[in-house]
Amino acid sequence: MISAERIPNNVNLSDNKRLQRALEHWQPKYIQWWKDMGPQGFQDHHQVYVRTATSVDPEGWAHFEYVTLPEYRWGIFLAEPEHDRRIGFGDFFGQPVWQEVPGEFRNQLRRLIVTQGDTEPASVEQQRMLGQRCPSLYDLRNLFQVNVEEGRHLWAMVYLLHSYFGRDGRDEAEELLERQSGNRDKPRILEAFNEPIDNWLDFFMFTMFTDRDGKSQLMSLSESSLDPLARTTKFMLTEEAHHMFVGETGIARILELTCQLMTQAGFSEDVRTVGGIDIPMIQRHLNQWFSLSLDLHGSEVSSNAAAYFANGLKGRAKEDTYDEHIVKNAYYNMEFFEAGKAVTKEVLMRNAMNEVLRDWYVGDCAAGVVRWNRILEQHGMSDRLRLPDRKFHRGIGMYSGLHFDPNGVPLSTEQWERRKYEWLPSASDTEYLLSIMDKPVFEPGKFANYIAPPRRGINQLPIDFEYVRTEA
Ligand code: BYC
Ligand code: FE
Ligand code: FE
Repeated sequence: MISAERIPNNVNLSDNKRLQRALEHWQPKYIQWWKDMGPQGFQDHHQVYVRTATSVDPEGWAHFEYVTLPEYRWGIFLAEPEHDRRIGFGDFFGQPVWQEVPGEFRNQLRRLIVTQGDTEPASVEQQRMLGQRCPSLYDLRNLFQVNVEEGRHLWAMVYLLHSYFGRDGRDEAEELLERQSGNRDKPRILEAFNEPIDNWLDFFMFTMFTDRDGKSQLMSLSESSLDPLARTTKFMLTEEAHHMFVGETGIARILELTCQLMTQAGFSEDVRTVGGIDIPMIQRHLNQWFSLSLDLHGSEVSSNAAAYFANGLKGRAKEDTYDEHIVKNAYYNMEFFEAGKAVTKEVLMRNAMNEVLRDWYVGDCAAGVVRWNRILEQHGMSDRLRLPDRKFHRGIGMYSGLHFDPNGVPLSTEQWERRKYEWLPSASDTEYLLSIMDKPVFEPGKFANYIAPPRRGINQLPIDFEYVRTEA
């Protein structure tokens, strides 16, 4: 079962007896988890046209084939080593990077790797029912591509746990398959990964905003002084780009169709009478997933983040674009909210590292929203999408427990309770979305009524290619 052919890799798996033994125990459990908790109803009789990473060079990416999902070849890849790589930030700046885990940082590193690893299977669990409501075969295939790659990201973290953390690592690897998204007793670690994703508007917003947190966190981990962690996460980033493509173009295609329907129907709300998705509904889902993903960056002031930075474990996105990498006597001007008023105070920069990464993330999201708004503009619509204020709907950090509207205006609990469904998806939104997604669209080249076809197909194939086919 454990062979280099079944498990494409560039970590010398065939010579690594210790890793082989660890994987021999883990891999069957993974497959069982995938069958139980992965895409429901598409495990045995469907052939999916997916891309499999077979090496880290660009050609290794061009490998497309039809497979049944449990037969996907989940591989283990590290980006190419960098000659004489040095620690790029923190107290050990300039020293050679580590090829092994230093004892004193073992717990911190394990915690980072487990937290990262936990999100990957969580997202597969969250998305497991979506296939039954797919808007087209093209979208169904993209969903499964994202799912198998999140599965591979789990493998990436399990590789690190098995290789560098001994017994504890093997235990953690098993627990990654035992926690479950949304489970009351054994939930996933981070909150956004326990929220349901039961319709495709949520899915596209999730891949736009929550996978983008994947991008910002992986960028900061790819700066790590632990070289195997840096190289693993660097390769994961290449896959992340496709996930965000799925989210961004998914929403763009919904906007495109909504604009077409609005031109025919008149007002935004009226597009519902013809089965479309109105812009305020799109905005509410944007608000939901953007705010949940802001939470994923942790507290504004965090001694964990300061320790990660000091020890070189987790840096800033694009650390080499900063002038100064030790950041000992620098300060961040942070907005606090005290007695109903905003007050700016200086915080030691190292303690503000979560906020520094969040700043990068907000900028990256804002650029995406500008691209979406071009579609509205091109259709002559006056409506625009926008990111809510960062204080809006926060569950982690200093704004959690307080209430703000999307403009950042403070609200009483009573005002919030009365108005929150103006800004967040309500049960009736979900009911409507499920009603227009009640039947999957399996006919090649056909698309559900609420979404436009993509500009082009996958791997230069036509849009009406049979991206998922049923075995006879
Ligand atoms: N939910 O100092 P604080 C991805 C806890 S996404 C629940 O604020 P820290 C993907 C925290 O654990 C990227 N709890 O936090 C996307 C701590 O607990 P304790 C995933 C939370 O440690 C789509 C306490 O609050 N990668 O790859 O500075 C599909 C206070 O801690 C949350 C990573 O996250 C939350 N949102 O920052 C598939 C990278 N936030 O100690 C995949 C690794 C905080 O009091 N993780 N808490 O029990 C990290 O770097 C950090 O753990 C975090 C949190 C940035 C997440
Ligand atoms: Fe991932
Ligand atoms: Fe992802």
